[in-house]
Amino acid sequence: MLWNRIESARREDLQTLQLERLKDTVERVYTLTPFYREKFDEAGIKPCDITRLEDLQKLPFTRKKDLRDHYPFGLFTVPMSEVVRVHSSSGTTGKPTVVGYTQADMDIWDEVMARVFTMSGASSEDVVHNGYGYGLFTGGLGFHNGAETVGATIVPASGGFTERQLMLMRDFQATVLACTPSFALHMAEVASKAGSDYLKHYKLKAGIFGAEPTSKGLKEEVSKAWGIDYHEVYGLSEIIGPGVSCSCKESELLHIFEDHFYAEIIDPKTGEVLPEGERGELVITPLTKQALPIIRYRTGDITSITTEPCKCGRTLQRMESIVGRADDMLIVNGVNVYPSQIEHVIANAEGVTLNYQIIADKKGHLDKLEIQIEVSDEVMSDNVSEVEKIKKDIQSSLLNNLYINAAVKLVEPRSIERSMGKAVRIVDKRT
Ligand code: DLL
Repeated sequence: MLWNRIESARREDLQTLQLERLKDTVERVYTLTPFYREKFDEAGIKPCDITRLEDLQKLPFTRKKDLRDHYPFGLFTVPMSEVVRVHSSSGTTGKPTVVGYTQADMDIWDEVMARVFTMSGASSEDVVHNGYGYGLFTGGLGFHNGAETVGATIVPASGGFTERQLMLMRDFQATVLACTPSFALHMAEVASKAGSDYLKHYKLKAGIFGAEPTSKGLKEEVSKAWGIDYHEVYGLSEIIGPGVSCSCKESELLHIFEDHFYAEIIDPKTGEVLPEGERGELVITPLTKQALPIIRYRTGDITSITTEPCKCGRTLQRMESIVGRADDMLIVNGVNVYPSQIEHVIANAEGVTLNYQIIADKKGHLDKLEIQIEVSDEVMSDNVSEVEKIKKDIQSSLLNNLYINAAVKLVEPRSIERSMGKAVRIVDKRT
């Protein structure tokens, strides 16, 4: 089922629409934002030079730092009287990034989130349990409005209070769960304390998960623990919030809502646009944003894109699940490694759970990596030979598959602190 017929439009028609919208956006930022006018002038580009979609490559990138430098509202192109909502990033490293929405922007956000719900098989018949945090984070309210747009019953649970969330999910007979994958797994862990047949109390059929990089293994675990279809949603506040792309029933790749977001993949080092299928940094230009139009936003997220047709009938291009963040990539004694690759190794190991933390430190001039992983309940921590075997297996798998020499420390079940939102997987003590 499609929410909007545009999702299955002919690619030529989609590109014609994209070009028209791109021209408007470029004209808009050039006329209304001194920041972009200066950047374009420096690059010797005028809005009339954009005559084909590829011409976008002539335009400069926008980075998170540019938004921070114009904190809070410096890049908005409408008066505050037209801004009906603001959100922001958590700002753990310096000033937060603030984003704003006009009513037209809100309508687009509702529209793309309605597509996400429809793609995940949700409709007015469903009860959606929304465990994404409400507040400045875009997760809670983004999902909230999307669920209302399709007419579903929304339960605005927000994050935290696991036991109470489980009670509401049972009592209200929720059919769709929306939250971060790590929180979904944590909830399943708590729910399973009621006995191995805990699923009989729940009516969930699908989950819509995102906001953090997730390995295939963790997705499978969440899907199995709740007995549901796993749908992945991707997005970021600078572009709109959740709702940039979502996976359908046919594959794990995520359809990008290209009529609103133009995507490019670049080499993060050179900035050069890479051919279809190659992995690199995702760069997005929103094509219809009013309050905060952005040109070529460097997301920092590593993925690849394909235009191969999908069995679901949507013609929208698809991106693979985010492999990691360009700035999340750990360089351990010269070897590049993404946390999701480590997670993949853990997911395939025996005797451990997917609750882990990666700790990077220095010993003299050398990098030292320790991976703390919770053993599963069945493993007896006093069975030294069993614990040693599990450790050895994981260590050699890390070495053989990822070429990293890491110390593995197995810890007791439930000893690593749980996050109610995005999981903290890396502690880098080197900086
Ligand atoms: O995380 C928006 C969102 C909310 C997406 C709920 C999905 C569900 P920010 O807080 O601005 O917005 O963080 C954006 O989160 O650049 C990615 O690094 C990461 N991220 C978002 N979705 C995914 C995903 C929201 N499906 C940053 N897989 C992005 C991996 C994701 N990482």
